[in-house]
Amino acid sequence: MPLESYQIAQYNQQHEAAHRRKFEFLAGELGADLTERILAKLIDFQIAIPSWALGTGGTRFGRFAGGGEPRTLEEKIADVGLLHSLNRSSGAISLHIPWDIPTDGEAIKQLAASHGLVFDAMNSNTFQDQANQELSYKFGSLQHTDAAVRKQAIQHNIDVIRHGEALGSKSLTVWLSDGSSFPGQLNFRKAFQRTLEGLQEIYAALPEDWKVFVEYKAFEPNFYSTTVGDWGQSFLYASKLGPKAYTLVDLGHHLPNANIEQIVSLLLMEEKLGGFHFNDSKYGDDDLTAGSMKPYQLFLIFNELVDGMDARGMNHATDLGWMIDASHNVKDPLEDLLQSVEAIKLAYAQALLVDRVALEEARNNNDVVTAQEILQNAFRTDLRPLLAEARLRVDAALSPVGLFREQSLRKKLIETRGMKAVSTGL
Ligand code: LRH
Ligand code: MN
Repeated sequence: MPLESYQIAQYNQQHEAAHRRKFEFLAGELGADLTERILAKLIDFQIAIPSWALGTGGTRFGRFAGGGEPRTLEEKIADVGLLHSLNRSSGAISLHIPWDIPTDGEAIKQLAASHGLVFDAMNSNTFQDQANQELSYKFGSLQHTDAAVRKQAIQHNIDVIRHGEALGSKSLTVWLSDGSSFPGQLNFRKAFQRTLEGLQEIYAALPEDWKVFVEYKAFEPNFYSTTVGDWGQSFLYASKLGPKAYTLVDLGHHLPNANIEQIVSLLLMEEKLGGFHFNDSKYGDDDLTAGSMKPYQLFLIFNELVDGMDARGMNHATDLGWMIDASHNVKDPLEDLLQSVEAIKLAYAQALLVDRVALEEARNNNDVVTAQEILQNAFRTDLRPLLAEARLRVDAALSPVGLFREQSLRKKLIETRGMKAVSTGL
Protein backbone atom coordinates (compact mmCIF):
# COMPACT_ATOMS: atom_id res chain seq x y z
CA MET A 1 0.00 0.00 0.00
CA PRO A 2 1.71 3.26 -1.11
CA LEU A 3 0.10 5.19 1.78
CA GLU A 4 0.44 4.58 5.54
CA SER A 5 -1.94 5.96 8.20
CA TYR A 6 0.88 7.95 9.86
CA GLN A 7 1.38 9.82 6.57
CA ILE A 8 -2.32 10.83 6.63
CA ALA A 9 -2.02 11.91 10.29
CA GLN A 10 1.13 13.92 9.53
CA TYR A 11 -0.55 15.65 6.57
CA ASN A 12 -3.62 16.52 8.63
CA GLN A 13 -1.49 17.95 11.44
CA GLN A 14 0.15 20.35 8.94
CA HIS A 15 -3.23 21.53 7.68
CA GLU A 16 -5.43 21.30 10.79
CA ALA A 17 -5.08 24.90 12.04
CA ALA A 18 -6.37 26.38 8.77
CA HIS A 19 -9.15 23.78 8.66
CA ARG A 20 -10.16 24.41 12.28
CA ARG A 21 -10.60 28.16 11.60
CA LYS A 22 -12.88 27.56 8.60
CA PHE A 23 -14.82 24.76 10.30
CA GLU A 24 -15.39 26.69 13.56
CA PHE A 25 -16.73 29.67 11.58
CA LEU A 26 -19.10 27.46 9.54
CA ALA A 27 -20.27 25.49 12.59
CA GLY A 28 -20.94 28.83 14.29
CA GLU A 29 -23.13 29.84 11.34
CA LEU A 30 -25.03 26.52 11.14
CA GLY A 31 -25.32 25.83 14.87
CA ALA A 32 -24.04 22.72 16.68
CA ASP A 33 -27.14 20.49 16.14
CA LEU A 34 -27.36 20.94 12.37
CA THR A 35 -23.56 20.68 12.04
CA GLU A 36 -23.40 17.38 13.94
CA ARG A 37 -26.46 15.99 12.10
CA ILE A 38 -24.91 16.67 8.69
CA LEU A 39 -21.50 15.35 9.82
CA ALA A 40 -23.04 12.05 10.94
CA LYS A 41 -24.85 11.68 7.59
CA LEU A 42 -21.71 12.51 5.63
CA ILE A 43 -19.57 9.97 7.51
CA ASP A 44 -22.11 7.18 6.72
CA PHE A 45 -22.44 8.09 3.03
CA GLN A 46 -20.30 5.76 0.86
CA ILE A 47 -20.01 5.88 -2.95
CA ALA A 48 -19.04 2.81 -4.99
CA ILE A 49 -16.11 3.09 -7.38
CA PRO A 50 -16.42 1.52 -10.86
CA SER A 51 -13.72 -1.09 -11.51
CA TRP A 52 -13.72 -0.05 -15.17
CA ALA A 53 -12.68 3.53 -14.46
CA LEU A 54 -9.33 3.04 -12.67
CA GLY A 55 -7.32 3.38 -15.87
CA THR A 56 -7.20 6.02 -18.56
CA GLY A 57 -10.31 6.22 -20.73
CA GLY A 58 -10.37 7.16 -24.37
CA THR A 59 -12.48 7.70 -27.42
CA ARG A 60 -12.43 6.23 -30.94
CA PHE A 61 -9.99 8.99 -31.76
CA GLY A 62 -7.42 8.04 -29.18
CA ARG A 63 -6.40 6.99 -25.66
CA PHE A 64 -3.43 8.55 -23.86
CA ALA A 65 -2.39 6.19 -21.02
CA GLY A 66 -1.04 7.89 -17.90
CA GLY A 67 1.04 4.99 -16.48
CA GLY A 68 0.84 2.93 -13.26
CA GLU A 69 -2.62 1.64 -14.14
CA PRO A 70 -3.98 -1.46 -12.34
CA ARG A 71 -3.32 -4.55 -14.49
CA THR A 72 -5.31 -7.06 -12.43
CA LEU A 73 -8.45 -7.20 -10.28
CA GLU A 74 -6.18 -7.37 -7.23
CA GLU A 75 -4.45 -4.10 -8.25
CA LYS A 76 -7.85 -2.48 -8.93
CA ILE A 77 -8.96 -3.39 -5.40
CA ALA A 78 -5.71 -1.91 -4.05
CA ASP A 79 -6.42 1.36 -5.95
CA VAL A 80 -9.97 1.59 -4.59
CA GLY A 81 -8.49 0.80 -1.16
CA LEU A 82 -6.11 3.74 -1.66
CA LEU A 83 -9.03 6.05 -2.55
CA HIS A 84 -10.91 4.82 0.53
CA SER A 85 -7.93 5.45 2.83
CA LEU A 86 -7.75 9.02 1.47
CA ASN A 87 -11.47 9.92 1.84
CA ARG A 88 -13.11 7.09 3.83
CA SER A 89 -16.04 7.61 1.41
CA SER A 90 -15.31 4.99 -1.28
CA GLY A 91 -15.98 1.82 0.70
CA ALA A 92 -17.35 -0.22 -2.22
CA ILE A 93 -16.31 -1.39 -5.69
CA SER A 94 -18.65 -2.16 -8.57
CA LEU A 95 -17.31 -4.88 -10.88
CA HIS A 96 -17.87 -5.32 -14.61
CA ILE A 97 -17.88 -8.84 -16.07
CA PRO A 98 -15.93 -10.12 -18.03
CA TRP A 99 -13.49 -7.20 -17.60
CA ASP A 100 -12.97 -8.23 -13.92
CA ILE A 101 -13.77 -11.94 -13.47
CA PRO A 102 -12.98 -12.89 -9.83
CA THR A 103 -11.27 -16.27 -10.44
CA ASP A 104 -11.22 -17.02 -6.67
CA GLY A 105 -14.28 -15.28 -5.20
CA GLU A 106 -13.43 -15.93 -1.54
CA ALA A 107 -9.83 -14.69 -1.93
CA ILE A 108 -11.01 -11.55 -3.74
CA LYS A 109 -13.69 -10.94 -1.09
CA GLN A 110 -11.07 -11.17 1.68
CA LEU A 111 -8.62 -8.94 -0.20
CA ALA A 112 -11.34 -6.29 -0.57
CA ALA A 113 -12.28 -6.65 3.12
CA SER A 114 -8.61 -6.06 4.05
CA HIS A 115 -8.99 -2.64 2.38
CA GLY A 116 -12.34 -2.00 4.12
CA LEU A 117 -14.22 -2.60 0.85
CA VAL A 118 -17.44 -4.45 -0.05
CA PHE A 119 -18.89 -5.21 -3.52
CA ASP A 120 -21.74 -3.06 -4.83
CA ALA A 121 -23.75 -3.83 -7.99
CA MET A 122 -22.31 -6.28 -10.51
CA ASN A 123 -22.43 -5.18 -14.17
CA SER A 124 -23.02 -7.52 -17.10
CA ASN A 125 -21.68 -6.87 -20.59
CA THR A 126 -23.63 -7.87 -23.68
CA PHE A 127 -22.50 -4.77 -25.59
CA GLN A 128 -19.18 -6.33 -26.74
CA ASP A 129 -18.24 -9.66 -28.33
CA GLN A 130 -15.64 -11.52 -26.27
CA ALA A 131 -12.88 -13.53 -28.04
CA ASN A 132 -14.31 -16.92 -26.95
CA GLN A 133 -17.94 -15.93 -27.61
CA GLU A 134 -20.00 -18.14 -29.95
CA LEU A 135 -22.68 -15.69 -31.15
CA SER A 136 -22.35 -11.94 -31.85
CA TYR A 137 -24.23 -9.08 -30.20
CA LYS A 138 -23.88 -6.90 -33.31
CA PHE A 139 -27.65 -6.66 -33.61
CA GLY A 140 -28.34 -6.69 -29.91
CA SER A 141 -28.57 -9.16 -27.08
CA LEU A 142 -31.93 -9.63 -25.27
CA GLN A 143 -33.78 -7.95 -28.18
CA HIS A 144 -32.05 -10.12 -30.80
CA THR A 145 -34.25 -11.85 -33.40
CA ASP A 146 -32.21 -15.06 -32.90
CA ALA A 147 -33.31 -16.98 -29.76
CA ALA A 148 -29.83 -18.51 -29.44
CA VAL A 149 -28.24 -15.05 -29.08
CA ARG A 150 -30.88 -14.11 -26.47
CA LYS A 151 -30.19 -17.37 -24.59
CA GLN A 152 -26.43 -16.59 -24.60
CA ALA A 153 -27.08 -13.11 -23.16
CA ILE A 154 -29.44 -14.41 -20.48
CA GLN A 155 -26.90 -17.06 -19.43
CA HIS A 156 -24.16 -14.39 -19.23
CA ASN A 157 -26.27 -12.29 -16.84
CA ILE A 158 -26.96 -15.38 -14.70
CA ASP A 159 -23.21 -16.11 -14.60
CA VAL A 160 -22.62 -12.52 -13.43
CA ILE A 161 -25.15 -13.00 -10.61
CA ARG A 162 -23.32 -16.15 -9.50
CA HIS A 163 -19.98 -14.25 -9.43
CA GLY A 164 -21.68 -11.56 -7.36
CA GLU A 165 -23.08 -14.06 -4.87
CA ALA A 166 -19.52 -15.33 -4.21
CA LEU A 167 -18.41 -11.75 -3.46
CA GLY A 168 -21.36 -10.73 -1.26
CA SER A 169 -22.83 -8.32 -3.84
CA LYS A 170 -26.61 -7.85 -3.64
CA SER A 171 -27.50 -6.38 -7.02
CA LEU A 172 -27.06 -6.62 -10.79
CA THR A 173 -27.01 -3.67 -13.17
CA VAL A 174 -28.19 -4.49 -16.68
CA TRP A 175 -27.30 -1.87 -19.30
CA LEU A 176 -28.30 -2.98 -22.80
CA SER A 177 -26.75 -1.20 -25.80
CA ASP A 178 -29.55 -2.85 -27.82
CA GLY A 179 -31.43 -0.69 -30.33
CA SER A 180 -31.23 0.30 -33.99
CA SER A 181 -29.32 2.78 -36.10
CA PHE A 182 -31.73 3.23 -38.99
CA PRO A 183 -35.53 3.63 -39.36
CA GLY A 184 -37.12 0.32 -40.36
CA GLN A 185 -34.32 -1.79 -38.87
CA LEU A 186 -36.26 -2.84 -35.73
CA ASN A 187 -39.81 -3.82 -34.74
CA PHE A 188 -39.99 -1.77 -31.52
CA ARG A 189 -42.87 -3.83 -30.00
CA LYS A 190 -41.19 -7.19 -30.64
CA ALA A 191 -37.82 -5.88 -29.44
CA PHE A 192 -39.49 -4.72 -26.21
CA GLN A 193 -41.28 -8.05 -25.74
CA ARG A 194 -38.12 -10.13 -26.38
CA THR A 195 -36.12 -7.91 -24.03
CA LEU A 196 -38.79 -8.20 -21.31
CA GLU A 197 -38.85 -12.00 -21.64
CA GLY A 198 -35.05 -12.07 -21.32
CA LEU A 199 -35.10 -9.81 -18.27
CA GLN A 200 -37.82 -12.03 -16.74
CA GLU A 201 -35.49 -15.08 -17.02
CA ILE A 202 -32.66 -13.06 -15.44
CA TYR A 203 -35.06 -11.81 -12.73
CA ALA A 204 -36.07 -15.41 -11.97
CA ALA A 205 -32.39 -16.27 -11.33
CA LEU A 206 -31.97 -13.50 -8.72
CA PRO A 207 -31.40 -14.66 -5.12
CA GLU A 208 -34.24 -13.64 -2.76
CA ASP A 209 -32.43 -10.61 -1.28
CA TRP A 210 -31.05 -9.27 -4.59
CA LYS A 211 -32.13 -6.32 -6.77
CA VAL A 212 -31.79 -5.80 -10.52
CA PHE A 213 -31.20 -2.28 -11.85
CA VAL A 214 -32.41 -1.56 -15.42
CA GLU A 215 -30.13 1.22 -16.72
CA TYR A 216 -31.59 3.38 -19.52
CA LYS A 217 -29.72 5.46 -22.10
CA ALA A 218 -30.98 7.74 -24.90
CA PHE A 219 -28.42 6.86 -27.58
CA GLU A 220 -24.91 5.36 -28.33
CA PRO A 221 -23.85 2.95 -29.59
CA ASN A 222 -27.15 2.89 -31.50
CA PHE A 223 -28.12 6.21 -33.03
CA TYR A 224 -31.80 5.81 -34.07
CA SER A 225 -33.48 3.91 -31.20
CA THR A 226 -32.41 2.36 -27.89
CA THR A 227 -34.54 -0.47 -26.53
CA VAL A 228 -34.17 0.82 -22.94
CA GLY A 229 -34.00 4.45 -24.07
CA ASP A 230 -35.43 6.56 -21.27
CA TRP A 231 -36.78 6.54 -17.73
CA GLY A 232 -40.28 5.69 -18.93
CA GLN A 233 -39.16 2.54 -20.73
CA SER A 234 -36.94 1.50 -17.80
CA PHE A 235 -39.88 2.11 -15.43
CA LEU A 236 -42.09 -0.03 -17.68
CA TYR A 237 -39.63 -2.95 -17.61
CA ALA A 238 -39.04 -2.64 -13.84
CA SER A 239 -42.79 -2.49 -13.14
CA LYS A 240 -43.54 -5.54 -15.31
CA LEU A 241 -40.60 -7.51 -13.81
CA GLY A 242 -41.55 -7.28 -10.14
CA PRO A 243 -40.60 -5.88 -6.71
CA LYS A 244 -36.86 -6.70 -7.01
CA ALA A 245 -36.52 -4.63 -10.21
CA TYR A 246 -35.66 -0.92 -10.24
CA THR A 247 -34.49 1.77 -12.62
CA LEU A 248 -30.90 3.09 -12.61
CA VAL A 249 -30.23 6.74 -13.41
CA ASP A 250 -26.91 7.44 -15.18
CA LEU A 251 -26.74 11.24 -15.28
CA GLY A 252 -25.13 11.20 -18.75
CA HIS A 253 -27.84 9.09 -20.37
CA HIS A 254 -30.43 11.82 -20.93
CA LEU A 255 -31.24 13.97 -23.93
CA PRO A 256 -30.03 17.60 -23.60
CA ASN A 257 -31.84 19.71 -20.96
CA ALA A 258 -33.80 16.78 -19.52
CA ASN A 259 -35.10 17.64 -16.02
CA ILE A 260 -33.32 14.79 -14.22
CA GLU A 261 -34.30 15.97 -10.72
CA GLN A 262 -37.99 15.70 -11.68
CA ILE A 263 -37.42 12.18 -13.10
CA VAL A 264 -35.69 11.24 -9.83
CA SER A 265 -38.50 12.61 -7.66
CA LEU A 266 -41.15 10.61 -9.55
CA LEU A 267 -39.18 7.33 -9.69
CA LEU A 268 -38.54 7.66 -5.94
CA MET A 269 -42.26 8.39 -5.28
CA GLU A 270 -43.17 5.25 -7.30
CA GLU A 271 -40.61 3.18 -5.28
CA LYS A 272 -38.82 2.25 -8.51
CA LEU A 273 -35.60 4.23 -8.14
CA GLY A 274 -32.73 1.77 -7.54
CA GLY A 275 -29.60 3.87 -7.82
CA PHE A 276 -27.27 6.14 -9.72
CA HIS A 277 -24.27 6.28 -11.99
CA PHE A 278 -22.89 9.69 -11.12
CA ASN A 279 -20.89 11.69 -13.67
CA ASP A 280 -21.38 14.92 -15.62
CA SER A 281 -21.68 15.92 -19.25
CA LYS A 282 -22.10 18.94 -21.54
CA TYR A 283 -23.12 17.20 -24.75
CA GLY A 284 -23.59 13.37 -24.74
CA ASP A 285 -22.58 10.50 -22.46
CA ASP A 286 -19.32 12.34 -21.76
CA ASP A 287 -18.67 10.50 -18.44
CA LEU A 288 -16.93 13.55 -16.97
CA THR A 289 -16.21 14.31 -13.29
CA ALA A 290 -19.41 14.58 -11.23
CA GLY A 291 -20.34 18.22 -10.60
CA SER A 292 -17.80 19.51 -13.13
CA MET A 293 -20.31 20.88 -15.66
CA LYS A 294 -23.67 21.20 -13.88
CA PRO A 295 -23.07 21.34 -10.07
CA TYR A 296 -26.44 23.08 -9.48
CA GLN A 297 -28.23 20.19 -11.24
CA LEU A 298 -26.39 17.70 -9.00
CA PHE A 299 -27.55 19.71 -5.96
CA LEU A 300 -31.15 19.81 -7.26
CA ILE A 301 -31.06 16.03 -7.74
CA PHE A 302 -29.92 15.53 -4.12
CA ASN A 303 -32.53 18.05 -2.99
CA GLU A 304 -35.23 15.76 -4.48
CA LEU A 305 -33.48 12.67 -3.08
CA VAL A 306 -33.37 13.96 0.51
CA ASP A 307 -36.99 15.19 0.25
CA GLY A 308 -38.29 11.96 -1.34
CA MET A 309 -36.26 9.57 0.85
CA ASP A 310 -37.31 11.37 4.07
CA ALA A 311 -40.94 11.29 2.87
CA ARG A 312 -40.62 7.49 2.78
CA GLY A 313 -38.41 7.16 5.89
CA MET A 314 -35.57 5.70 3.81
CA ASN A 315 -31.97 5.32 5.03
CA HIS A 316 -29.90 7.74 2.94
CA ALA A 317 -26.72 5.67 3.13
CA THR A 318 -28.08 2.18 2.35
CA ASP A 319 -31.46 2.29 0.57
CA LEU A 320 -30.25 3.38 -2.88
CA GLY A 321 -27.22 2.41 -5.00
CA TRP A 322 -24.68 5.25 -4.98
CA MET A 323 -22.13 4.55 -7.74
CA ILE A 324 -19.85 6.54 -10.03
CA ASP A 325 -19.58 5.78 -13.74
CA ALA A 326 -16.93 7.95 -15.35
CA SER A 327 -14.11 7.81 -17.86
CA HIS A 328 -10.88 9.75 -17.52
CA ASN A 329 -9.41 10.85 -20.86
CA VAL A 330 -7.15 13.69 -19.66
CA LYS A 331 -7.04 13.46 -15.84
CA ASP A 332 -5.36 11.04 -13.43
CA PRO A 333 -8.09 8.41 -12.88
CA LEU A 334 -7.66 8.38 -9.09
CA GLU A 335 -7.60 12.17 -8.71
CA ASP A 336 -10.69 12.39 -10.95
CA LEU A 337 -12.55 9.83 -8.81
CA LEU A 338 -11.57 11.70 -5.61
CA GLN A 339 -13.01 14.89 -7.14
CA SER A 340 -16.25 13.12 -8.12
CA VAL A 341 -16.74 11.72 -4.60
CA GLU A 342 -16.16 15.21 -3.15
CA ALA A 343 -18.69 16.83 -5.53
CA ILE A 344 -21.35 14.19 -4.81
CA LYS A 345 -20.96 14.51 -1.04
CA LEU A 346 -20.97 18.32 -1.28
CA ALA A 347 -24.29 18.23 -3.17
CA TYR A 348 -25.69 15.84 -0.55
CA ALA A 349 -24.54 18.07 2.33
CA GLN A 350 -26.07 21.16 0.68
CA ALA A 351 -29.36 19.26 0.23
CA LEU A 352 -29.30 18.40 3.96
CA LEU A 353 -28.99 22.15 4.65
CA VAL A 354 -32.29 23.03 2.95
CA ASP A 355 -35.00 24.22 5.38
CA ARG A 356 -37.79 21.98 4.03
CA VAL A 357 -40.53 23.46 6.24
CA ALA A 358 -39.78 26.99 4.98
CA LEU A 359 -39.52 25.68 1.42
CA GLU A 360 -42.96 24.00 1.54
CA GLU A 361 -44.46 27.14 3.10
CA ALA A 362 -43.05 29.31 0.29
CA ARG A 363 -44.37 26.80 -2.28
CA ASN A 364 -47.84 26.78 -0.70
CA ASN A 365 -47.84 30.60 -0.83
CA ASN A 366 -46.55 30.54 -4.45
CA ASP A 367 -43.72 32.70 -3.13
CA VAL A 368 -41.39 31.76 -5.98
CA VAL A 369 -38.60 34.13 -4.96
CA THR A 370 -38.39 32.78 -1.40
CA ALA A 371 -38.46 29.17 -2.64
CA GLN A 372 -35.56 29.90 -5.00
CA GLU A 373 -33.66 31.85 -2.33
CA ILE A 374 -33.94 28.89 0.09
CA LEU A 375 -32.43 26.51 -2.47
CA GLN A 376 -29.75 28.89 -3.74
CA ASN A 377 -28.67 29.85 -0.20
CA ALA A 378 -28.02 26.17 0.51
CA PHE A 379 -26.20 25.73 -2.81
CA ARG A 380 -24.14 28.88 -2.26
CA THR A 381 -23.09 27.87 1.29
CA ASP A 382 -19.49 26.59 1.19
CA LEU A 383 -19.76 23.30 3.09
CA ARG A 384 -16.29 22.03 2.13
CA PRO A 385 -15.02 22.52 5.75
CA LEU A 386 -17.82 20.17 6.85
CA LEU A 387 -16.68 17.47 4.38
CA ALA A 388 -13.07 17.96 5.58
CA GLU A 389 -14.13 17.69 9.25
CA ALA A 390 -16.08 14.50 8.47
CA ARG A 391 -12.90 13.03 6.95
CA LEU A 392 -10.74 14.19 9.84
CA ARG A 393 -13.05 12.43 12.33
CA VAL A 394 -12.55 9.09 10.52
CA ASP A 395 -8.75 9.47 10.00
CA ALA A 396 -9.03 10.29 6.30
CA ALA A 397 -7.13 13.14 4.64
CA LEU A 398 -8.26 16.73 5.07
CA SER A 399 -7.61 17.09 1.31
CA PRO A 400 -7.51 13.71 -0.49
CA VAL A 401 -6.20 15.17 -3.77
CA GLY A 402 -3.75 17.31 -1.79
CA LEU A 403 -2.23 14.28 -0.05
CA PHE A 404 -2.31 12.17 -3.27
CA ARG A 405 -0.17 14.88 -4.88
CA GLU A 406 2.05 15.58 -1.87
CA GLN A 407 2.92 11.88 -1.62
CA SER A 408 3.44 11.56 -5.42
CA LEU A 409 1.27 8.44 -5.32
CA ARG A 410 0.92 8.22 -9.12
CA LYS A 411 4.73 8.26 -9.40
CA LYS A 412 4.92 5.42 -6.83
CA LEU A 413 2.32 3.41 -8.80
CA ILE A 414 4.32 3.94 -12.01
CA GLU A 415 7.51 2.79 -10.19
CA THR A 416 5.81 -0.52 -9.25
CA ARG A 417 3.63 -1.05 -12.35
CA GLY A 418 5.46 0.79 -15.12
CA MET A 419 4.29 3.35 -17.72
CA LYS A 420 2.85 0.74 -20.08
CA ALA A 421 0.53 -0.85 -17.49
CA VAL A 422 -2.97 -0.94 -19.03
CA SER A 423 -6.23 -1.51 -17.13
CA THR A 424 -9.26 -3.42 -18.49
CA GLY A 425 -12.39 -1.31 -19.02
CA LEU A 426 -13.56 1.45 -21.30
C1 LRH B 1 -23.11 2.72 -20.65
C2 LRH B 1 -22.62 2.68 -19.22
C3 LRH B 1 -23.00 1.44 -18.45
C4 LRH B 1 -21.73 0.66 -18.29
C5 LRH B 1 -20.81 1.27 -19.22
C6 LRH B 1 -19.40 1.13 -18.81
O1 LRH B 1 -22.84 3.95 -21.23
O2 LRH B 1 -23.00 3.84 -18.58
O3 LRH B 1 -23.34 1.77 -17.13
O4 LRH B 1 -21.88 -0.67 -18.35
O5 LRH B 1 -21.20 2.62 -19.27
MN1 MN C 1 -23.59 3.86 -16.52
